[in-house]
Amino acid sequence: MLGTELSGKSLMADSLAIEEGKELYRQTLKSASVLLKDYRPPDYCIDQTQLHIDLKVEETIVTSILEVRRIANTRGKQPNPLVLDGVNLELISLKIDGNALDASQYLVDETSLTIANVPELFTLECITKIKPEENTALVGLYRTQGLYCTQCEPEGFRRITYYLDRPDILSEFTTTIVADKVQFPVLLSNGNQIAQGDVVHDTRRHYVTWHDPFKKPSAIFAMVAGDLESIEDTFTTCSGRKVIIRIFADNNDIAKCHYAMQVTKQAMAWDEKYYGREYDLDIFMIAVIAEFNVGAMENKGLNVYRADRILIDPQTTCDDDIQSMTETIGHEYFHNWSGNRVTCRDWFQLTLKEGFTTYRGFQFCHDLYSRSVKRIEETLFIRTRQFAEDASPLSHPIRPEAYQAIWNFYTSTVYQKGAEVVRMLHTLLGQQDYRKGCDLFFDRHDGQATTTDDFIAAMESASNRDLAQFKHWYTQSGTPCIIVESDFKAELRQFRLTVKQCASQPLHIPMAISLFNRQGIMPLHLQGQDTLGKTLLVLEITQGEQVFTFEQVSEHPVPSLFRDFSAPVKWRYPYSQQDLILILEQDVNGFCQWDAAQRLWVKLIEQQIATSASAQIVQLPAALLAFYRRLLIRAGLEENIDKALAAQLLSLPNEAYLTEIEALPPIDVDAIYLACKALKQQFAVTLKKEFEQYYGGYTIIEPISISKEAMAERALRNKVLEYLVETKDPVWIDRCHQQFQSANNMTDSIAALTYLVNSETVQADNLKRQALAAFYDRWQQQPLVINQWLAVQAKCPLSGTLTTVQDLLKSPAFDIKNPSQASTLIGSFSMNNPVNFHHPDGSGFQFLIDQVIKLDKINPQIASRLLARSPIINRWRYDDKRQRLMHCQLQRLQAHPELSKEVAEVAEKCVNGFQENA
Ligand code: HT7
Ligand code: ZN
Repeated sequence: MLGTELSGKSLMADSLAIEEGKELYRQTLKSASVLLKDYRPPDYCIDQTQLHIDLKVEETIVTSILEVRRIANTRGKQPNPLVLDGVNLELISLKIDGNALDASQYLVDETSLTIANVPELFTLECITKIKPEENTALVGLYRTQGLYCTQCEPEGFRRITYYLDRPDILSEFTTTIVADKVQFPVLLSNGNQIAQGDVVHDTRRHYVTWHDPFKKPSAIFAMVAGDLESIEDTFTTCSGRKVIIRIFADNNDIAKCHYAMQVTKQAMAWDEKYYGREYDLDIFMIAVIAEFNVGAMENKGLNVYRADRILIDPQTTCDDDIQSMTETIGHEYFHNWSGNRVTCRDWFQLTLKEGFTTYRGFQFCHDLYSRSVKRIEETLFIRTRQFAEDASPLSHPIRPEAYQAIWNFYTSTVYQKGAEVVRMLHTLLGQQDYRKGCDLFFDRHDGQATTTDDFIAAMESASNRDLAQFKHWYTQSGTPCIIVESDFKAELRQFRLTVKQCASQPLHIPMAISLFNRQGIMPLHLQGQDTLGKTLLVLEITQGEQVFTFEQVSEHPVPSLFRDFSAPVKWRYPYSQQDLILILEQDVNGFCQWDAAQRLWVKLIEQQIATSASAQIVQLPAALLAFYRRLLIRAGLEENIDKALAAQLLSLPNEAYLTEIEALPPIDVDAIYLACKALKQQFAVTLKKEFEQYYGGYTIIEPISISKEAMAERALRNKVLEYLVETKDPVWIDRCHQQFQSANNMTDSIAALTYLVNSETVQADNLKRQALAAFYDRWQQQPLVINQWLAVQAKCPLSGTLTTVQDLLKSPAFDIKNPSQASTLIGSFSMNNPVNFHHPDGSGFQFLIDQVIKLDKINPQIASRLLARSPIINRWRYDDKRQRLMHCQLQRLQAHPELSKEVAEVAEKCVNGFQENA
């Protein structure tokens, strides 16, 4: 059942969900092994780190020379032993100040090396042997496709050598890499290159030495070795220093790195202009690797990217991906200050760098693309992925207090909700004080490992505001729910808004608001405040219940609330259809128009579900259709209209959105799917003429432009084509196939392929087979393109998709060891195919758990991520039968011997979190 209206039932369900979330989180705290409250400063620090990494096929020998200093005040007591982290290392030798230690002087176990008696200041030399070839988890140093590469954040460095592998140990690194010259002509690490040459007595081998003058934690150490091509450019910083930018990639990929080069330069200039941050080393490098667990990693001076997050060519890359890659490129670069120069004290503080940097990445993209559309996309992500996480047993505050496996906390809560929290600070403080606060934070903490409290303290100092209540955002989990009610007193010309927040501890929430009537946006006269001439206000919600009174209001206005998604909350207001249409027609803010349209569509879908038993179709309101007619006509005629926004306005909410925003359990996945489909078809048929007029014929434009206007045009035309195919008119199925055949860019090609694959018409059956085969034939040599082909098939809502996915798993196009392929094929099915994933026979759930078990042996991080992002974490939302089926599968997973701690943590929380309901 869906509940759009303000109903006592939905309110109660929301607050129960929050309370339940908190209870689950409290349980998590009990069983977790690492707790924030146990944080202790280190006893020792490492001032200098010298690494010598000798890469040989049979074995890799790592020699580390560490300048260690005791910092703990022992107060006359015996100092604590030195305990270094180390996993999967073979210790060869250990020396203190040149003297070898014998086995009685230290203790080695599976995760550490303990030396009981160490001086106050000493040099520790440690030689270890590692096996990068056997490392399929892709954590630490590993071998992949002829290259060596590292991933150290958060705890990978301990797989390279024994170390104080914690983020508050900042050290100056000098790294020498030695390898075969022919196989590994390129040897990269952090910082500036200070030496290179041939190995004495072995001229087949060479070495390069890198020195990073900036102290850093081991997490952002990196090295890459291989036969890579490069492109180079320069950037002159605001102080006039010339920085070399070099991007390294495989010979086949290097031509697709030029766009990333351009974006990097834009990001450098942007950070100087908006945050006053200048790049600090002589060189900034990027290495592109096919097999990498995360999209990208911000290692100091040497960012590493997984190929699918950086290689850009409009012939092979879709526009959406180009835009999100641009954001990633900005994000990784911005970490140079927010994350690297100022880093985290411990991993509980992850949002300090990730939330802040994600927000900086958003801002960068707002300046490059359609602002409204970027905000819509950010909101969609929070309303689907983050709300789902926060409603599940995996819910945690943006600054968690406990974890078993830290990898599991690189979440949409820490990143995207964390970014929204920084955005709220920006809104509350205003541009000037926000910037002052950022400057102060960077200046105060440059070269330090710090905390979210330090970040807030800088904002408080800069703005002279007390942010104590705002800090609850860092410690409370769950999505706050805000209920807004209104009453209008015509005789007093007063409009009152009563705002209630359901939270045990009220949060400090900015609510951006405007009022509308049929003439347009209204001037605001807020009682008790001088708001003269304003049409937009940010109201500060700080209490459980608060009333705001607007004066001089001549007719009942329609409030536009939480404009631009001013806070990451769920909010309700009893809008009528007419109210929402009024906002849609009168507002000039594209985001708010979209938000109103989504609310209206949700209402219509809800009505459609309610009438589905009688086989009736809900009629779309004439005013809504008229709005869309005008929009399409304007889009065809006017130059300056935001077509990317038009495409968003034409998009109906998807199942995940409906589930998070409005649905009350039990969610009827099939009913939602059918209702959406029925309305979409009615919409398509009713506006067919306008859609046809807009689409016209498919024209090939050469060269392919990736300007924001060209991308917007493609987005709108493809949205229109989607509706035309939805009419089931054979002419349009054919023309969709024609677009597929003639497209000169991947956006148009994938759009047409998707519509064919998803069409249930008999005519499409044949065409889709041909198209899928033709696509594979053409692109089989390009794994990143084949990834998109896998995703299209895995997302298809028609029956039989699971069998297709199972066949694809066995096909030569798929390699489960490749993190991006595994996530694409399995994740597209479990996350983006609700009807098939939730098939009542449980086959979708069984499939996911089978894959998680299989993957866990190869790459636990990818396995746990697939599980944690699937709807199985929220099984209580579905009917009893599905709940039981999911529970059974989770129990099967939990009972599996030798689960990684990553998967075990997620499985345990999901199984235990619902014990009472199961
Ligand atoms: N800090 C990087 C991401 C990363 C990561 C993510 C999940 C799990 C483990 C991880 N190690 C590194 C990239 C970034 O956020 O910019
Ligand atoms: Zn990041």
